[in-house]
Amino acid sequence: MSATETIVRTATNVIATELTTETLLALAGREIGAIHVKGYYPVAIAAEVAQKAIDHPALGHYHKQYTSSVGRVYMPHIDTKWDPELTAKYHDAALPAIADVRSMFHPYLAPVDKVRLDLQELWPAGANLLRLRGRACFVGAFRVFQPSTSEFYPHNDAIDQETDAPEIEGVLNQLVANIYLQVPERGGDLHLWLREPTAAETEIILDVEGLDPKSVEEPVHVIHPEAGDLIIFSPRMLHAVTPGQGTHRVGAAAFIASKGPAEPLVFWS
Ligand SMILES: O=C(O)CCC(=O)C(=O)O
Ligand SMILES: [Fe+2]
Repeated sequence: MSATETIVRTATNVIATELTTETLLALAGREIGAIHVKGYYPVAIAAEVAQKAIDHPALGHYHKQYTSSVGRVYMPHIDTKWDPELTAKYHDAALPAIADVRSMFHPYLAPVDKVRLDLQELWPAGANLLRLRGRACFVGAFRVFQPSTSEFYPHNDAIDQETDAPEIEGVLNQLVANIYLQVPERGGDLHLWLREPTAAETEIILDVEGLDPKSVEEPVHVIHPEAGDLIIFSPRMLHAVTPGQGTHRVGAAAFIASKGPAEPLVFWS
């Protein structure tokens, strides 16, 4: 086993139920495993916009082997693939895409906008939209899981694997906020392992975007989100989404980077 394989950072298995300065600091510092706020967003608005996301003309797919059946509305940063043209395309589309997502919730506040404002107010140094090489990022992607066929295999997400822009220097932790708009009654569970992947697992994840679930131990947490819930966790640690039955599973997601309490959090998708 290499040295890196023995240093696998973990979090405690506590799940906080309120979004406060204290729970955010504890989550960013890996003192707790997640923040799960039930009823964060009104379900009636969520249901209406979930259908708009399913029918959206910009609904596309991830490009890796195991995630290709999961739809997403607007290009996420992971699809820039270190390619200057794709990176330019991503940034060109960022602000119009944010505006379109916001308009889908009109006249209500979009859930990712609500998270952005809450974290701006709660985090000691505030929170901003991420800019990379000075260019604004998109935030607020919808993830659309088809009934039965879509799932995320165990994986992690880390912005430093997607860009070497100077703005990400000093990032200590990455979080992800998911607000669930529609969830099937059965399945569509979020699995959390509360540990980072080993070096060998990371190699597989970078290659095919997920591990064979049979190759990993049982998760520490199996969470069945309800529509309207907010869950924030560190996607640098292994996590997965199981297939759902009957209806689409639709969430709005924002990645969040932390450089510690003295620096603003930053958002992107
Ligand atoms: O949809 C979810 O519950 C989590 C999806 C995921 O992999 C992420 O937010 O990084
Ligand atoms: Fe993820």
